[in-house]
Amino acid sequence: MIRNRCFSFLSVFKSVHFFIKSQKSSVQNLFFITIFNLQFSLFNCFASPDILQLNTGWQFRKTGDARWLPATVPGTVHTDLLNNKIIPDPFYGDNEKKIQWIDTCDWEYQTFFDGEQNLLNSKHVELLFEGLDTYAKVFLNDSLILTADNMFRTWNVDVKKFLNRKNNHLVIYFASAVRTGKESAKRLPYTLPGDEKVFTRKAAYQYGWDWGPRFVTCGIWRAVKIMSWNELKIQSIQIIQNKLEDSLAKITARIEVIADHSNMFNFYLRADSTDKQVLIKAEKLSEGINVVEIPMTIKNPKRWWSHGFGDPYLYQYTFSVGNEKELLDKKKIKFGLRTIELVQKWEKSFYFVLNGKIIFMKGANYIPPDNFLPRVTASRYRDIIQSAVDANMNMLRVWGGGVYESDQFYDLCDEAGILVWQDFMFACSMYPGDSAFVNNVKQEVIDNVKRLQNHPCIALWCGNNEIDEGWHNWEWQQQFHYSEKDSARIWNDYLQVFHHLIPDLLDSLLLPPKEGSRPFYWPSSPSIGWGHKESLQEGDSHYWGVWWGMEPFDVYTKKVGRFMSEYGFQGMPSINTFNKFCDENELTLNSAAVKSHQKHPTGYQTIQTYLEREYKQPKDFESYIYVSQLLQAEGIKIAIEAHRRARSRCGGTLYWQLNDCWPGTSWSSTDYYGRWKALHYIARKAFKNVFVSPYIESEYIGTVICNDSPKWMDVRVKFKLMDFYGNKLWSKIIGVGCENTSSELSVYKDTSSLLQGHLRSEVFLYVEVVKEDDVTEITDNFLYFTYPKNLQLPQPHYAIHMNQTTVGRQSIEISSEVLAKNVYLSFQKKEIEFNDNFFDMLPGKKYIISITKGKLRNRDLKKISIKSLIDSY
Ligand code: BMA
Repeated sequence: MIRNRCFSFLSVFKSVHFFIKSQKSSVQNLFFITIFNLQFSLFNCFASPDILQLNTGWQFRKTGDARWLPATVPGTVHTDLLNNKIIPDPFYGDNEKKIQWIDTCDWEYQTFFDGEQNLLNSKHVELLFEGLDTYAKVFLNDSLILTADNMFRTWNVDVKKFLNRKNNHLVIYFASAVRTGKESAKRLPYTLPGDEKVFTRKAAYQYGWDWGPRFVTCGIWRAVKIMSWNELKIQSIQIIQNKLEDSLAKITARIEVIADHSNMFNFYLRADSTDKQVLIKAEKLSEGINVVEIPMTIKNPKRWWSHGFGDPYLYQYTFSVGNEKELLDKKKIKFGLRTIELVQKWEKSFYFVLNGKIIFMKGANYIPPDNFLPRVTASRYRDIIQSAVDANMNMLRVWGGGVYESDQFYDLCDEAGILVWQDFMFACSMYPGDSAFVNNVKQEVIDNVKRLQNHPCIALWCGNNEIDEGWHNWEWQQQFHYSEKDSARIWNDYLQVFHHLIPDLLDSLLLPPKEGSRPFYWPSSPSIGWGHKESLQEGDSHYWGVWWGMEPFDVYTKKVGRFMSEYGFQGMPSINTFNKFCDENELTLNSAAVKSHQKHPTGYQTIQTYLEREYKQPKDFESYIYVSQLLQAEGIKIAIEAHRRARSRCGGTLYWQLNDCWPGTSWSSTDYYGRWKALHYIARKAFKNVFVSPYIESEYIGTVICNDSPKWMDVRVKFKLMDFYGNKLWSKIIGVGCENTSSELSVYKDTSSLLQGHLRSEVFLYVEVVKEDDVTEITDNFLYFTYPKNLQLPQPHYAIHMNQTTVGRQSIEISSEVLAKNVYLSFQKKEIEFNDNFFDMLPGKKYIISITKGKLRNRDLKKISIKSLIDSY
């Protein structure tokens, strides 16, 4: 904790006053910063606000119980009950059912703390709640200091007058959100789709989703802090980008400060790692909230680029404010300079332009990584973002049924160059429109936009998930028997929030977008439901004809919209993940545990129907998992490739979904424990900057090459028709050059003239992209002429060695004399991960696979299990 210290007031005084006099216009201000660049590192006295984390000594109990039990803050009531061994692991077996009673009860949390001298002597003492889930009444020493009703807001209360020297008693009562929501629902003359949850500003997925269990939890889910200050505190800093050119950036730092009394204050800046603290402004502030704007210029600015295109450069500035004696507060911020535009001008296009370059978006939809978010560690967030980076993604969509993520999440995206499509937290339901609800939403938007405004990763603000689509296509009007009047009111309430309140707030907080200065606002994702042809002609598109509509995967090649923001197919998690929540005797599709970890009503049936179309019936449970993953991966590969081939009219592809909130069967490509399913490996390859896609359309074979990087590439594309034993039946090589585009290659052939009588079940087309030197491999792809179930696959025998040549990383070398389809390497006893998996192996080619997690000894080689498709039936 930083304490007030005595100060020594040095000779800066004169300079400061000189500066104050010269504060006439922003032009002078700029001049001052760039020319004089005066250095002030002279204060050795810093009276920053004291901030104390209130995270110890917490206890909790069910309202009505006598006994208090230890609690963790930040935390949730479910994890506290679990830690006290009152409930079993909510994720194990079908325990979910057994603990539904929790959300019908009210819960209480308490702690005691001493008012340290420094605290008591301060003029202002505030309690800051960064997240209360959700209906909370907060008492300090028996006085009600706060009534909270929104999980997404932060709450700041002045508590000076309630503080004691010793033993302050802080109690928080949480009322059941389910009961409170139901009571609100009763007050409406009609029923809103989404049940009681729509009345409560709380993460919607807690009420259960088609990939997640129902745990409507409560608790102090983000930090509680106590903060004291005397003269002034910095509330927030916004960096407004006025102009960004190669030689110069013009920005304005908009600093919101709260002053205890009217006085002259000095504003200082320390940029990046320099130890130069520069006086940048002096201003008379009045008592209360003040906004101080400081225009600045940055010469030869470095831009923030997305992953795969350039460096995500970040600036780090520390702003401080002081009076003539001492520094009073400081705040460090990171920001990036970039222009971001959503272009919809040209024939209803929908694509992003970053710093003047069209960037094709490759990525996935992101959901909360746990049902109990406070237990998500920093390293878990790091792993998730790293998995996006490793899979060559450049965008994630933070989906509207979860939460506005932690600062850490957005910091990691900034650092990794992962753009974020940010939904506001509304999904698949209609919401009330009374003034209390709308005001609550208004404050939620302000809190979160202010918190996230400086993150260069945010590319788009989106009002909600699938509400416009739901209202127009899901027959709610009939289902809930709305009168015309009710319908009009519900829709007007929708328009009020998503077409007026939120965009107006964004314009007032971030200013209207100008030359890509800030992210665009898009009211609802998707703009048009997938049943309408227009959904493929304009806006963004969620294509669910595959999976929900039971259409075959091939349909993906025909249903390419302007921006594919959702499409997906389920895959089961690995056996290691099943073992975490299932007894061994329950490892069957019919066991209660396995069934309860599938939240889609017809999930396993849908998988089985698709599986029968394309694969032979797997011989056992583990093989079923493996084939379900291949089915998912190969299906989504068809979609990604079709979207990338259509790059000239499609702006991006985000599959549903990147991650999981619990261990179960879902559309995710990485499971709850971060284990990669086949889809994640396949997506990594399909998202590579340089990528080649051979495809069959009406019995014609075409090939498209894509280069998403900013560099021109001269490459050679080698085609080989082969049988499964490695015999070359036809070949061709062509040279091509491209940069940040996709292009159709001139190798068009009809299937029968290519096959020349060879059976579709016995051959494949192998396409490889190599550098001009003819040897350096860039990427490759396999094209088969029939479903996997029809392939006459030979049984591979593998040669496997530890590879001694790779420095720093263990790797293995593996080969087979015949084609091995979807080779799956696993290791039962240890957690070993490989950098590639589920890949097809060419006959006779040596594959080097590195070990990315865990360590192998030579004798472990024998314990690596190697399976391929033929072993699954
Ligand atoms: C999408 C999402 C989710 C849902 C998923 C799978 O449309 O927006 O609501 O979980 O489909 O059904």
